[in-house]
Amino acid sequence: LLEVVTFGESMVLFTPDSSSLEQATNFTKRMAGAEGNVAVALARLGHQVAWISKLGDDGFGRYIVKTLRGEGVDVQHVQFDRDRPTAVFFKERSELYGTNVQYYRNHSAVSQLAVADVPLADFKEIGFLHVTGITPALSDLNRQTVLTILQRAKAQGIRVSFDPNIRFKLWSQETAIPVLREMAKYASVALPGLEEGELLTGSDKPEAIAAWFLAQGCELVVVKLGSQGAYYQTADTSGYVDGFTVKLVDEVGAGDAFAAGLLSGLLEHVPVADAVRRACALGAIAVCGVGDYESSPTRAELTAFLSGQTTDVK
Ligand code: KDG
Repeated sequence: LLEVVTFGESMVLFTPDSSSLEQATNFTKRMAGAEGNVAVALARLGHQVAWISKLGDDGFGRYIVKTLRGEGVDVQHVQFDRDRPTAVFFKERSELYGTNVQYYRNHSAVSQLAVADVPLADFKEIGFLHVTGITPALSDLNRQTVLTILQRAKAQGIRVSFDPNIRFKLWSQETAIPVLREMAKYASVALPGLEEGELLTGSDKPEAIAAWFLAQGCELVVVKLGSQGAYYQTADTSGYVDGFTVKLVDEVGAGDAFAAGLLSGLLEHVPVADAVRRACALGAIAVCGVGDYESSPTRAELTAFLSGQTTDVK
C-alpha cells in the first residue's frame, strides 16, 4: 500500500569536475529534483512511495525514470512527452562563493503537468501527499495544478506535507509569497527553513513562524535551523531538537532528506520529537556526500548513525 505520493520535476544535474562552469571541461551526470529526492530517501528507508511527473521522451527522461525505479520508487504514473524535453541544470560549488545553480528548465515536459495527471482519487489511503513550492514556480499551468490538487486533497481528507523550497531563480518574491501562503492553508505538515519562514510570516523567531502556520490550519510545523537542528510545534507540544555535527560536503538536498526523515517517523507513529530527530539525522547524513540524494541512508545506516556506531568492516 502506498504511504506517500509526491509530484514535481526531476532533472538531470551536471556537476563540473573542476570548480567553475566557465573552466570545466568534464561534467558528471546525476539526477536531482526536490520531490524525487524525497521519494528516494523514503524508499531507501523501506517506505512505499510514488513519484508523479512528466519527462521528455528522451534519454535523460529514461535515465531519471530508471534511476527512480531502481531505487524502489513507484513510477507508474510518470508520462513521457514527445514535444518537450527533460530539464537539465548545472551546479557549481566553490569554497569561496558557495553553491550556484543554473537551470535549463523553461518549457520542459513537466510544465504541462495538469490536474488529471495526478489521480488523487486513487490515493485515498495514503499517509501523505508531499508537495514543494518549486512546482508552482515552473509554469502557470503548474501553479493551477498544485493549488487545485491541494484543494482536492484537503476535501478528500488526504494529509499534505509542504516544503516551501523557495527558489528565487524560478520566480519573483512578489509572485512567490502569495502562492506559498495559499499552499500553507492546505498543509497538515509544513517544513519551512528559518529564512523561508521569515519571508512567509515576517518573523525570524521559530515560535512565531510556527504559530503563523498553525493559524493557517497546519497540525505540525517544523522549522529547519540547519546545523542547529529544528524547532517543532503542534497544538499540544513544541520543542527544539539539536542538529548533528558533521562535515559539510554538499548541502543541496538536505531539506529533502529532512522531509523524508520526518515523514518516515510520522508514518511509523513515533513521538513527534523522535520524528524530528530522524529528520535532522537524514539532513545531516545528506550533507556528507556529493549529490542531492546519493548519500541518503538505508534503514541500517540510519540506525547505526543514530546510535553513534560506525559501519566500518574490520
Ligand atoms: O532540494 C534540492 C533541489 O533544489 C534540487 O534538486 C533542484 O529541484 C531542484 C530545484 O528546483 O532547485
